[in-house]
Amino acid sequence: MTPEAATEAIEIDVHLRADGGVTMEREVRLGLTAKPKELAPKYFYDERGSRLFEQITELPEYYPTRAERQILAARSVEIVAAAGEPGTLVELGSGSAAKTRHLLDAMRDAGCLATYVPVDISEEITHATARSLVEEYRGLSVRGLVCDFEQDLERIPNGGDGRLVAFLGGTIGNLYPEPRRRFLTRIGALLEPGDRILLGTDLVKERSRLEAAYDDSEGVTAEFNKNVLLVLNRRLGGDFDPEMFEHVARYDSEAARMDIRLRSLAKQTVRLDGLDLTVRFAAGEEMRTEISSKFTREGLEGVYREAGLRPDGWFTDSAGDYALSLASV
Ligand code: AVJ
Repeated sequence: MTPEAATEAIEIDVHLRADGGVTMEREVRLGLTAKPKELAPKYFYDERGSRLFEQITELPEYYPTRAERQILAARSVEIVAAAGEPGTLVELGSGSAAKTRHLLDAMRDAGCLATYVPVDISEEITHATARSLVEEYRGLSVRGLVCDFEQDLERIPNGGDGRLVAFLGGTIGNLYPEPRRRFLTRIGALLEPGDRILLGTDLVKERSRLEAAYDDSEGVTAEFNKNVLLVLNRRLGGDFDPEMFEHVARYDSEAARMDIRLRSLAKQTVRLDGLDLTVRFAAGEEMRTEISSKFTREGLEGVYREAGLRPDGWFTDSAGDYALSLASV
């Protein structure tokens, strides 16, 4: 394709709100003054945090990324058939679209591939991904959306040629049940009859494997967890000393989720100038930084139904560790 034709095949809308970090300030203040203290996992992902997460995905103990890739590599043809051979693939949190190529390949081979809609918070990555994909897939049109998809879901375009809305990586596991139900309900509201959502979810398994996956022997996950403190230091003028906290990763079998926290190693006071806030930690006090929910097939089917969606496809890796599921309205 000539560069001119490639440019025409790409259209990317940017809807980033410049709120000057007011949302973060409000959320962090609420979290640090709550009992117990809590921070939202989205703050892990500055440049260093994203790099650390990439490293996590390559750890021997952290199986979800490999399991999801295995399913996509082995089952994309079936997934695309079960999804009714959609013309449009929408991907929430597309990033570099590394795993997405399996789905795009299957759509191309089925002869249905027309449009890819990457939805991501990073404008740079979305442009780069769009450029590579129009080179790799002849005739593909990319209609990207740069936004926080939790806020701007309703901007996702509809080509009327059948859509598969993929939300991969297991990120849905970060949501508590009520926000998760609201999120899935909003996705359902976007879908037309015949459209599908494709959701990646980690599955319930033995405590030992789950806890190892979130507390690896090299300590990468511990670094990733403590990185949120450095993000607060930089963005909110904090003076957290990450060495004064330890990483805690416990499986809560009752709630079926990993419960990830930072535990204060001593009685200490932390100052956040940007919030004009002083925060006291008792020795041993724990602050939650993330939940990562684990599902059973029955449990997830219930989650879909509560959001008004109908489960209609289930694909796991050979070990049964992870699932990609389809649902429709
Ligand atoms: C990116 C949210 C799917 O929950 O497994 C990995 C994040 N946290 N190790 C997960 C994570 C600690 C990950 N998700």
